Amino acid sequence: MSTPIYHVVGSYLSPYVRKVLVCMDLKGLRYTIDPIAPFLGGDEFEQLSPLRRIPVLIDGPRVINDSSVICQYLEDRHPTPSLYPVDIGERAQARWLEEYADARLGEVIVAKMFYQRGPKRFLFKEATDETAFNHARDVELPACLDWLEPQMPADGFLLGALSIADIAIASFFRNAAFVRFEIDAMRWPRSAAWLQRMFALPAFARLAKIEDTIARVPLPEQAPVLRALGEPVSAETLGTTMPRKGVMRLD
Ligand SMILES: N[C@@H](CCC(=O)N[C@@H](CS)C(=O)NCC(=O)O)C(=O)O
Repeated sequence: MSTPIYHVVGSYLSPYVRKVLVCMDLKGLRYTIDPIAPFLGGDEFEQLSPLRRIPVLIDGPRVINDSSVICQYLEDRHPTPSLYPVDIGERAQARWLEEYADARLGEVIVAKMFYQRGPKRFLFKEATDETAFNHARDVELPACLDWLEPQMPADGFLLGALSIADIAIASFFRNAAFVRFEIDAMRWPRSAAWLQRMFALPAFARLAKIEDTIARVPLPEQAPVLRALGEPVSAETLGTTMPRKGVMRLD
């Protein structure tokens, strides 16, 4: 049976998309990608993604929303290598850490930091909320790290083998790096060392080169740059040039 080719909708700069792409890489899955920012999705995008969010996975006639649902779907369809612990209790813990990343790190790193300094400023031409940004950087993200640090392993991964928990949390700290937040190794030594190990994995390192290249390229010019880098960018796009705010509003 030949490996199916999936289609992913969503920008390489999104931590939720990164989670999916890392899982696909680790499972050896092929895909094409329409690397749009959610805010530039047109009406057809909204039909596929009613919350106007990325990523969306398209598998033939099936449309799957939400990075956690997508990663679980890929795991169910391609169980080897498994990215979820075998033990039921550890599997629940992995899913909780994934949810913590998606919800809390998403709120702090994406909504209050990355969105404020990126799309809000450059796409919507609105001022960054510097108070929210500084509070997220100086108070909220340190509190997240205070919670994560005691759970971090001295070596290896969070729950023994590499799992969705590691992939999800590390995906968000890439976006923290985009807005120049580095984990202080004096204050959170295990977290800092774990993140270095995560970023050294080929699946993260390969994407990092692409992310670093497109991070400063205006959104409409990213597709040709990605194609030149050899990325499997689809000919068709759901993107437009007219920015629109999401359904679940970011401030
Ligand atoms: N729970 C969703 C969250 C996805 C999400 O919030 N993606 C961001 C991109 S980083 C987005 O599309 N934001 C647009 C918006 O919320 O309006 C998932 O895990 O896929």
